[in-house]
Amino acid sequence: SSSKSRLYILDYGAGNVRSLANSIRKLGYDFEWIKDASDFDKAEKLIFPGVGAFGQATASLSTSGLLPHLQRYISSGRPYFGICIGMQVLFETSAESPSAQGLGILPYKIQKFKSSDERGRKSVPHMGWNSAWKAWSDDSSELLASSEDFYFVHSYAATLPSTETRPPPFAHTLSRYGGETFISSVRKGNVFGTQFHPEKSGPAGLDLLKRWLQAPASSLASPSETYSQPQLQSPDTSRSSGTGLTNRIVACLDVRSNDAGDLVVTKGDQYDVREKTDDRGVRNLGKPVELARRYYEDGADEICFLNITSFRSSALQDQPMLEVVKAAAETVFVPLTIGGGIKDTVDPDGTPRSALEVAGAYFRSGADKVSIGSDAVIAVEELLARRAKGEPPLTGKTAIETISEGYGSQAVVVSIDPKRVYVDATPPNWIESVPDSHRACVVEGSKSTTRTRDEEQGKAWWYQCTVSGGRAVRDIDAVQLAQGVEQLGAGEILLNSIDRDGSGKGFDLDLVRLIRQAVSIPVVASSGAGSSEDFVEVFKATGVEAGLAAGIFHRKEVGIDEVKDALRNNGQAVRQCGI
Ligand code: 1PR
Repeated sequence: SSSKSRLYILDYGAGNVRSLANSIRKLGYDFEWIKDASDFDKAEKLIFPGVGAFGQATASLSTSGLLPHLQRYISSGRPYFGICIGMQVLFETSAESPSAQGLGILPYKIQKFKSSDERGRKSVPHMGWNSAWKAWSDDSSELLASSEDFYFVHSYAATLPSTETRPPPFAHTLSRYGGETFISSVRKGNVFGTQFHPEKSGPAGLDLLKRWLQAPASSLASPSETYSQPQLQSPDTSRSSGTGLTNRIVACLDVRSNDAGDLVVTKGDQYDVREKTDDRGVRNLGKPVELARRYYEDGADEICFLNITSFRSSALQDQPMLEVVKAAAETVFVPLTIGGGIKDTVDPDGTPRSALEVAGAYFRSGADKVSIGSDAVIAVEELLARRAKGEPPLTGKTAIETISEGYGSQAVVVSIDPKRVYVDATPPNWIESVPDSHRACVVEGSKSTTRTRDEEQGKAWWYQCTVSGGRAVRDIDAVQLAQGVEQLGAGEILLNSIDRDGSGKGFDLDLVRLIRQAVSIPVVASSGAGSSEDFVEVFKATGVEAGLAAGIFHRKEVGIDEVKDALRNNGQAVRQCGI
């Protein structure tokens, strides 16, 4: 309408900006994309949802010639809202790209998070839901003053030196990750920015966007400058391992075509998705977009789609999956992961498609992360072979490397599908029967902490990796795979278990603990959840960052709210979700 300011979004094509566009439309606002320099003159409000890396963002602003226009826009006093890198470019420099110059509007430097500090080891990137509190107590025109949780995903931040007792005046809110305190939103004159992603932060994020969109440009241009005492809160020790993050609950939708050719959400036992009846039809548990929406509304912290038959064809041929992601991104305002078929492929007409292109198509459709399964196994086998020959381990050519280089490591998840291989653990001992290379991946039944012990008596086992949805095993174990993909640049591990999948017997705690301790990137425990207590247990026993379930949510046996209540009652932090 005419009373609304003319809103522009600055995009340079580096990732998922569709979610921001969707959230603005959902709030009832229109916008245009900045296409050339003259658009800056027409803009009455501007949002810069920077994605990717600091150096990439600043380089693309200067090569496109837009930089001086952006600077002029900001100094004209019209409202600016920078998200993530769009906030970081306001600073002087970033350790991420030491030679690149930021806009220098905020006299401060962006640093890398420490992977360990006085509170212990923590995963970098800082990925998940964290709270933000006001940095100063008397900013009367605040945009953000709640204690709600917001979705963060970044490795670099405006951290305060540990000796600092006063945050800089432009710090709007502060947050804490492990022992580090950082500036999670900024405000200076007409300039506002958040390190977190409001478009991915559920209702809390949409509310914040709405407040900024509604505010008259004049009120955004001149916030109160009467700052008084800063508030520096003490860390919330109820938070996951003292890091500040909540325990994430992920709802997973395994998607494939049924025999009639419709894309359905299915769910198997030990990866068998066919009915046990005579007709052996594909189990149909619902429509992907509808279910995703239901889980968002029920408070899922993340939604994951796995295209489980993608190994059969090229993922880009799979237009229906792109459509599913696009449609889901219109109603789901928490992070979306899409997996299945992320690899170099060749179209039927012979056109080669790189994994980077496939991933890019999903990001542009509204996905925040892609999940790589089979291709990661092959990549790590090759890495191990090069290492054995004394060659440099990294080639820069694998899907994990190219996608994390182009979109950031936080956008690359590796899905591991391990299967237990049992060996006799009676004396002399299992050492004889497990190949040398897999010994770091052995669990002895006598030391296991899982609850289903029958098949484990007198046994030891290791976890062998599979490809193509468990159809083929490879000579590589889950620890080798996890450490290999971390070296290649993956940002997260989605850890399944073929033995536990669909069983409701609880997560494989031995497996989860083994992998959690083997890497420093976040791990999502998956497969086997049968009750809320299983989530309480996996977070307590393993220190994992997230827990995922499929079957119990699809069949409405356990609600996401129930899982969160159980965690909260056990003193484990979860995101409040008030839809
Ligand atoms: O190899 O890169 O094309 O990726 C294929 C992806 O599809 C992989 O992530 C692989 O895990 C998945 N996948 C392949 N086949 C199946 C199958 O079920 N036949 N599904 C499959 C894997 C596992 C979990 C499941 C949990 C929780 N699904 O994600 O959702 O086990 O289930 P539960 O809570 O009911 O126990 P590529």
